[in-house]
Amino acid sequence: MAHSLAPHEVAALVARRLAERTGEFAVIGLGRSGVAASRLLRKAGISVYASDASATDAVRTTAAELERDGASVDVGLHNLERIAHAAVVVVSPGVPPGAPPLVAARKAGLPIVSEVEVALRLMPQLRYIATTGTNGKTTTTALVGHLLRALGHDAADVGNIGTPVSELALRDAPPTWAALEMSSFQLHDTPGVTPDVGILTTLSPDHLDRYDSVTEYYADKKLLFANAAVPSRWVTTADSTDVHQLVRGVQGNWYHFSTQRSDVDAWYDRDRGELHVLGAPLMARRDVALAGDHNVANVLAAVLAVMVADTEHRTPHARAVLAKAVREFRALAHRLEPVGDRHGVLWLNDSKATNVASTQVAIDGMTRPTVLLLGGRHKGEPYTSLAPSLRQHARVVVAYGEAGAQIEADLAPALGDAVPVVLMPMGSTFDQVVSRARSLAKAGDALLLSPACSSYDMFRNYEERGRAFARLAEALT
Ligand code: UMA
Repeated sequence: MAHSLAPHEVAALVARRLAERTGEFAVIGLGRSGVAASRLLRKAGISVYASDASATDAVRTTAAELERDGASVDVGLHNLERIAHAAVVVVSPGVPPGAPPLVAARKAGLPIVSEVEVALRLMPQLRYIATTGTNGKTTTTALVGHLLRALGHDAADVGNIGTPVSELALRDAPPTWAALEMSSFQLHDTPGVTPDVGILTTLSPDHLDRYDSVTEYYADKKLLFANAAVPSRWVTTADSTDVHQLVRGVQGNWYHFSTQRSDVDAWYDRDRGELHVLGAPLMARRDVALAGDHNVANVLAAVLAVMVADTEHRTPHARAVLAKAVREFRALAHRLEPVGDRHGVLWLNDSKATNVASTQVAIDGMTRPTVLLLGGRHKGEPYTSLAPSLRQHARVVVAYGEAGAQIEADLAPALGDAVPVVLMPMGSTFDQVVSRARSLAKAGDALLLSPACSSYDMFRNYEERGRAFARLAEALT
């Protein structure tokens, strides 16, 4: 039975079934991952049964395209009987483990893997730096890709950051390197992950709407190290006890970064305002165009990982190229992104902050009195830990969406009169929420969308929420 196998045994079994092209691969979910995996499997000459529980126009259009590629597709249902007879099940990260097709697959003892696993097996030459962690992983991944390209490599940014790895494998000439962002959901089903360098940025509670406990969530993060061996190279923060505990005893060469200590491989000399990597100064802090210590940590992690990935990345010339590339790197959309500055109010879009820890980082980085938009779909974490930072930096909190009442219940007693919590009535539109926040902001304030919740009560994803906020910033200013 596949589920009782060790990760490397599941990876080997799937590799064999891919090579032999026997049996049908069942692809569950037809979002970006499922579509790319289906197309890749068809290109490799493998039989595909793809299905999606929803029947939107987008899914129907996709289904028709896949059928033209020779896949068998169901829309609006999963044929559990057929799935139970598959050779391998390929699951999209957004499909929860308790979903009926996965229950059926586990019952039948089938190997269940992500599209990342399929793509990595079909691109054995690909060199990749894989990044995971609760926060910082997207910016670090984007930095890693940017640095690899600056060094002259053909490199792509893939994984949770947006482009499925399978899309690389579909190219006529796949790149030689990838900066791969891995979510905990993807790690759960990628048993063969063996990066050139693996980065773990931070750990804090998240996704408690999907995991029964923080321990279970951290266990998935730990799967980045599932195939650790003596020559493996790992880059982790030295500033987190949770990270330290999670990786204790894992084999490989360890490299650490820190914004608090100097006895590590990459560190921030706060007094001199310098970033140091592998025994020498790299660049001045003022030359990094990203706000907040968390971004200094992301830069240190990315540079360190790229430098240890290959000896050619550690020459004096390479160091100069890397420093120049960091200078040119700009903040990603939806991550403390300035989207408006009118009448003295700075509008900041931090829609990507979908958990409490991420919002905490944003609040701590605020240098202006802040009107904070907090809300969306609750993910299971209490908001109480935000109170001390809010007392320091916030003028008012606007609580909205499905989580609004919970946010008010958690924060209003802790904040008292110092920082009022304004609860928007259920059913308020996002426009009404933002208008109210704007009416509360004064010249000199920041108007910050850093919701600590997922967006799914009002939007399809955090990007759509961020774009709506940016549009309102334009319209209302
Ligand atoms: N579905 C079923 N049956 C079910 C449940 C869902 O068929 O029982 C279907 C849905 O109808 C939907 C599809 O499965 O059509 C789900 O697709 P998906 O949610 O996995 O979305 P993809 O488009 O494949 O995007 C995924 C990642 N999404 C998630 O992890 C939720 C994207 O990360 C990623 O960029 C993309 O693969 C490419 O690798 C997004 C994300 O929100 C950005 N990630 C989370 C985060 O960063 O916090 C983890």
